[in-house]
Amino acid sequence: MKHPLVATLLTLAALPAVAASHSSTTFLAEQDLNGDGKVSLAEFTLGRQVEFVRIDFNADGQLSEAEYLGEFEGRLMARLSKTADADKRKEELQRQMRQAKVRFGVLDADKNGSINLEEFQAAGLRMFKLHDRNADGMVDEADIKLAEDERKAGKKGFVSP
Ligand SMILES: [Ca+2]
Ligand SMILES: [Ca+2]
Ligand SMILES: [Ca+2]
Repeated sequence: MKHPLVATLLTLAALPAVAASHSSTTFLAEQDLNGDGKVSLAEFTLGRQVEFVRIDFNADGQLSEAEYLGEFEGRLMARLSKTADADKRKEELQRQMRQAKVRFGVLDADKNGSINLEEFQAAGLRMFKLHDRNADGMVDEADIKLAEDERKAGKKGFVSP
């Protein structure tokens, strides 16, 4: 956990609004493409590639900040539409967009102003490794159980069950 990027991601994960996406249960539900209850690294990498292509609106093989933030904002607004209070909605939108901007900076490892597939996959691999607690190349119930055991033991980790 001494890697600076991991440290930054840890800081981001500590913020409550993004905690959900760092739950192994959510990870499993979202990334299990073939529905066998497990996410292999190959499956996850493929899913990330599909996501990359989807976000790369002008198909130039790079995610610009506008593409990255635009895609996130679209999803965020759909989610926030359930919030009735307009002020709260606006506040949450601004807060989460600020975080998304920080995430963009973290993903853009070589700081050239855009994210290429390699950078996108490198960040994905770091995330996969965090969820794959027993390091067997598969995220499944066993990893969620390990995360639950740690939580019961009072440990506060990056990944919640
Ligand atoms: Ca692009
Ligand atoms: Ca870059
Ligand atoms: Ca595992």
